[in-house]
Amino acid sequence: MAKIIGSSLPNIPWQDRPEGCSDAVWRYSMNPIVPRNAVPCANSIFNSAVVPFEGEFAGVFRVDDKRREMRIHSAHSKDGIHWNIDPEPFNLLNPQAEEVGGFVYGYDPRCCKIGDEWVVTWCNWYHGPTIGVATTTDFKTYFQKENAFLPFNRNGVMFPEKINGNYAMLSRPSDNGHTPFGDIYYSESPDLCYWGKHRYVMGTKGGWQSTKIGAGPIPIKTDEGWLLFYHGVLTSCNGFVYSFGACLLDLDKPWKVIYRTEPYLLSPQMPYEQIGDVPNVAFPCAALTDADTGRIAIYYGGADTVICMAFTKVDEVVDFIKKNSKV
Ligand code: BMA
Repeated sequence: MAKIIGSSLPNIPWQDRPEGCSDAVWRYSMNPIVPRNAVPCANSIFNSAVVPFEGEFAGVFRVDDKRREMRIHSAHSKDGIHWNIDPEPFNLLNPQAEEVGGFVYGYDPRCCKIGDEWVVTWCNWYHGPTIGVATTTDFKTYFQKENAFLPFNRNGVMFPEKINGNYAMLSRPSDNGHTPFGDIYYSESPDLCYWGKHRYVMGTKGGWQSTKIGAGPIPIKTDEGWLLFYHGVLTSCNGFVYSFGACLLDLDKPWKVIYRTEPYLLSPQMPYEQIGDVPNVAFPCAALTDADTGRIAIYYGGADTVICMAFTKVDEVVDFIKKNSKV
């Protein structure tokens, strides 16, 4: 019976597994929770990150605006389901802005509490996509740091605590376009500025994860290892299909994969995952957890258009990963 090592969150948004469903991960019946037009400027709102904040919830949301520019907006919620999204993009302060060419685009944010602050990472333009990093304590002002890596890179996902005394991040080196490859790597930093000690974590496998993979929500600490949900991409005759599965990584050496799902946990099968600006995408970027009960609420983008939720329990999902593993 796997257990979450972490804080309790009695007000975690939650819905029990529907009757007759035997899947390890099940969808929220009221999906999508955020429609594409929740703020006036938005073309679409998806692939977004949420965290517990001051007894309620806060988030950094991907908003593609009606110019089709990719921006990140702050958001707040009382219950984790109904969200007030700031109509303006987030206030990103960057002392190096002139030197690094200013803000061009930002997308697919992740948000990780470490100590008393939150570290936001996102896919940031610097002569191509790479990993932007900023810290915030109030979800109003964000202090940008140096980009973590050289281009090209995406899906930068922090660990929620230091590992071997260093900050740690997963990432997925890529190319400048719709990358037809991609493995997950691990890196460490003493100061959130200089990154090194790069390690290979895992690469593509068959079927749903055969083209590329990328880390999803912040890894969840359990007594059986880091529980990482990750997306996997299959190339069909009609284009990419984004599903997600999960793996368990060694607690002390997270580049070591202990178990990994051979089947997916969730693939785009509902209309809000199959129909939108990019069809057939289920792209997880965040998870809330309640250590007391093992409940996990996953936030994922549907069809690059809307935000959706799915649920699981740590003991059940870890059991599924172990029983259906191929490392
Ligand atoms: C990836 C990213 C994601 C997106 C996905 C499917 O490369 O751009 O934001 O959800 O493609 O279009």
